[in-house]
Amino acid sequence: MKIESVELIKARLPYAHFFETSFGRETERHFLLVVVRGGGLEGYGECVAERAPLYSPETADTAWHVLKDFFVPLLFREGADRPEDFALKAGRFRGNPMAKAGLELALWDLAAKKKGVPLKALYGGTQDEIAAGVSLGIEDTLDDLVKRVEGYVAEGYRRVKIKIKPGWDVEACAAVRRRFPDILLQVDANGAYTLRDAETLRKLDDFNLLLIEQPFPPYDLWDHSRLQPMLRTPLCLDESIISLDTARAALDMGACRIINIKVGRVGGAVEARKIHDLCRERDVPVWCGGMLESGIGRAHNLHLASLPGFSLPADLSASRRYYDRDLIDPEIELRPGGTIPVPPGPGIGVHPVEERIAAAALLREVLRP
Ligand code: OSB
Ligand code: MG
Repeated sequence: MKIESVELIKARLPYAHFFETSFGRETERHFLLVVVRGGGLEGYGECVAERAPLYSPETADTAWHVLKDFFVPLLFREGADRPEDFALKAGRFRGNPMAKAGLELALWDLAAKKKGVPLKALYGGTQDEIAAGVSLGIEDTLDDLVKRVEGYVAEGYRRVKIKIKPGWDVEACAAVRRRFPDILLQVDANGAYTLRDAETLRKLDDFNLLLIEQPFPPYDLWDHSRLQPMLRTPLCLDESIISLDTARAALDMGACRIINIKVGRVGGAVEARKIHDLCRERDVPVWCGGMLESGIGRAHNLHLASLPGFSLPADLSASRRYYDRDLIDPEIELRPGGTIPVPPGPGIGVHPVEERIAAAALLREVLRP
């Protein structure tokens, strides 16, 4: 289908509750929406690059630049309207995976809408509902953290992840475990430690954690491979896995036993599915990570997470866990059993509300061939 225009929207949404990681505390999310239009249909993608280059080198503004000056012109020039063709051709540009993924995802939504099928069907997804986990930030006190865990466990979330950093690790795990000896619990350091902290990290073995996510910075695959044999708890990599090749290297090296797949971090669904397939061949569990997306990005994650290898609960929570008012109607809700259904309609299967997008928008631009 010929793409007639691509709209870029820079947006801001305030969080329902601040989110603090080892990078610091954030009170609102900055991100881009990408809307591709053609043949009377619209495809929506979300680019998860954040305001500042903390989680990854990209920002919402670098993604805007790279989309406007490189990826969108490539799409117009080469007519790479099929998502797979776009992914192949966009591969000549290095890096900038979140920008690339934002546009590729919009093309996937459009392709599925054109066929009148849920995106899941194009991906080969097999699951109708996704086991939902919740990712909780660092709080002012351990009491505040335990209260928040209580609330989400009562709602039915299947797994809890807590953010850790030096000084907020062993005691945070101990506090949550004292109150909830049996829940599925995991931790995420966002790269806040080094191999010199191995003794502290070994103490986390006492809490029967499902996994420890990204203890060391992104480029330290080698040090992760040295830490893993010192622990019983499986390591899981997030920031370090930026492509199929880094996934293979990490597994070959023994740097992790579990992988968190985020479509934005790896540059789109084409690459994400390759990583999924590799892990499935090797019996390595994967789960779908999140970037506190709006309902648009979260709907994309639900379709991806329907692939058969996604066997652990996802960082996919109800809209109200993130935002007082999401960009989609109806919003995403948790089912009583702690799952979220994959939206069954065509494409991503959710309805973006233009007035809410307009209210969140800081900047919009329509690009044409
Ligand atoms: O490391 O998984 C992470 C959010 C922003 C940036 C990085 C991460 C996260 C989360 C949130 O943990 C997960 C979610 O979207 O629910
Ligand atoms: Mg993470």
